[in-house]
Amino acid sequence: MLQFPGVEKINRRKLLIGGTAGAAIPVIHQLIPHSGIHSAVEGASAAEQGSQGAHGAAEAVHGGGHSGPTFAPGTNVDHAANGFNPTDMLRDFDWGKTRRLASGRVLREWTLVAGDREIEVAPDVSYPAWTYNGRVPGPTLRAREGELLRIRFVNASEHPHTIHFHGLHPAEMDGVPGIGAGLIQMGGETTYEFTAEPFGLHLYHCHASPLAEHIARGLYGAFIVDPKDGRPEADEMVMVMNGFNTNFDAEGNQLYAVNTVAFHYVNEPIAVERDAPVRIYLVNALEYDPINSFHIHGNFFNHFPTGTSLTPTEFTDTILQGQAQRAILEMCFPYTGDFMFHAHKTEFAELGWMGFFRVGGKAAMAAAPAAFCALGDAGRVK
Ligand SMILES: [Cu+2]
Repeated sequence: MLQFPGVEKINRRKLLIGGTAGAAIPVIHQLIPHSGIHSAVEGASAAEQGSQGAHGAAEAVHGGGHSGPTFAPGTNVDHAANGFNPTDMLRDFDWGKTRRLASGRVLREWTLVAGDREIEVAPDVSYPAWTYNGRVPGPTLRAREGELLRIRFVNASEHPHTIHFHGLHPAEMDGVPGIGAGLIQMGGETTYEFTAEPFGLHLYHCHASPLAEHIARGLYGAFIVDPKDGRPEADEMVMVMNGFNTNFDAEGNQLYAVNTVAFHYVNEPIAVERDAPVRIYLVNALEYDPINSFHIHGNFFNHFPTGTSLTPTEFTDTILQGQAQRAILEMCFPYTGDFMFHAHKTEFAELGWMGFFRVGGKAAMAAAPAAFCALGDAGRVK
């Protein structure tokens, strides 16, 4: 508990919500074990000189005049040391290895290894993560509806873990303590096997106790089951919204991100093409905060909650997600330029959950957008 003169109980949320942004600075300094976060977006701005978007980000982080968490100019995390780069993670789908069984059915197999690993979640801010296959989030597992899936799980971590998949499966494949293989101890392993169903966007995560910590440490990933006939072609990407309680206090997270690294997509905007269909697989893996959100600037998207229907429920620019909620978002960008996306739980945006799409392509529209890109769902391929 942080104590300030005249302040009985104080935490990050109260400070940020209470409009005392100036006072938030010393708190952030104390909560985050290193000072590298100070000028992150100033760094992005310096690196992206001439980009209106990056300057806009800097202003947003500064909250319109007062100071906020930023990073030193030019700094970024060491992606090589982390062993993963959120830019590459976006479009990295792990289809595993397949073979056809005598029955004609496809068997799809993966090996996931749990481990302990220090990762840099913002410049100079390291976090003792627990990982699947060395990364946070774990690999995006992707399969087709009806296939037989087999996931070999090896625990090379110093703590007992499991893998619990969302989806339909027998009780003994549920990856919870006390049922089936139960907890997998250090050096142990098991194999989970079930049918890929229903189609949609799901997730997997460790289910050992204390559950919130085992998830928050990094043991989660996206799990995509494609419909039998697939989805219309698009530039596809995975965004796992997460956060880090870097000092393990009772007050929750100090940093927020998409795919782990705070402000990563401010430093490295996501390149997409004008009028080209974009499909985002969005998963909320955030612990300790009950609500997360996604908002896009200068655009709207079709919202497919859980991805279990091919008909969108809404055409919007902002959605909310509770823990483990996920959705498929489909959109096209009608204009070139830099467009911000961020949590509209805006305190998260200023603590790392913010990025840009850099929309390239011809400035003048060459042709009418394809049906997929038509605004609203009227023209969507069904
Ligand atoms: Cu665990």
